[in-house]
Amino acid sequence: MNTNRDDSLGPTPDSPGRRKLLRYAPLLLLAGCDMTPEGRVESTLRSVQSFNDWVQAKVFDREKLAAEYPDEELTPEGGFRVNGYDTDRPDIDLEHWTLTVEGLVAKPGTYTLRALQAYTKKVMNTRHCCVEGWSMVPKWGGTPTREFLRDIGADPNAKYASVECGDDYYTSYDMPSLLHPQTLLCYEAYGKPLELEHGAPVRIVMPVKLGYKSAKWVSKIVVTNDKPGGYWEDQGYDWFAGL
Ligand SMILES: Nc1nc2c(c(=O)[nH]1)N[C@H]1C(S)=C(S)[C@@H](COP(=O)(O)O)O[C@H]1N2
Ligand SMILES: [Mo]
Repeated sequence: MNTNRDDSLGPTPDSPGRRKLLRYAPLLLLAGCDMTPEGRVESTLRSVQSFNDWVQAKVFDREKLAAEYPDEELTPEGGFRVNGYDTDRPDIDLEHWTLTVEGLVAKPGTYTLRALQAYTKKVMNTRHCCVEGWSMVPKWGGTPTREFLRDIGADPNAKYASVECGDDYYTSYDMPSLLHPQTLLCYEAYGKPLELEHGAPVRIVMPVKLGYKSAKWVSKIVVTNDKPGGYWEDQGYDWFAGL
């Protein structure tokens, strides 16, 4: 992969997943068609979208890593962009914050930041690609989500998990992506505790997906077999959102 791409570029245009998807391009393109009557457009779009999710889940390679960059290619801290649908500074009680875990897990409950930090920290320089067409390479640090989920006995056969956030944002994931080795419960950036604007105290970082899947201010994770939605996904944005 070319690691010298311009920061204004979005997802890598030639990733193998994307190439495989091209086979299905005529169907996926339906999503861009202007068809009538409206009811049919809606239901057609919905079925094209779930077909699209199904294809992306099929081609997703659980062990294939997103590019990690040398420190020289990090986005300077001053360029660590903030983006959110509503507020950049939600009212989070950092002192008493806990992560609630519910659903298909052996040990549901609330977990403190200290409990999440008990795992071996993974630090990685990976690209965050916003669907709006910009990207950046911050230095992230946190607990691999899969270590935590394994430890609390999340059902390894569960299909999905949803997350809720301190700003009322929500999103959801296919389990294989959440268990991907580079998916983090991130509590650090550039070697320091995550700033409030970037999701303090804990956010998801998921370099294998578009930026709107990297949920900030995570407050709850629910493991489930019923496909959940998301703030952007419910408005028609790609649910799988793989890169
Ligand atoms: N809770 C929450 N998480 C969120 C969002 C949001 O609005 N609320 N926006 C998403 C989008 S679209 C992007 S690009 C990234 C931005 O993360 P950053 O502010 O650290 O750059 O957060 C994602 N996670
Ligand atoms: Mo984004």
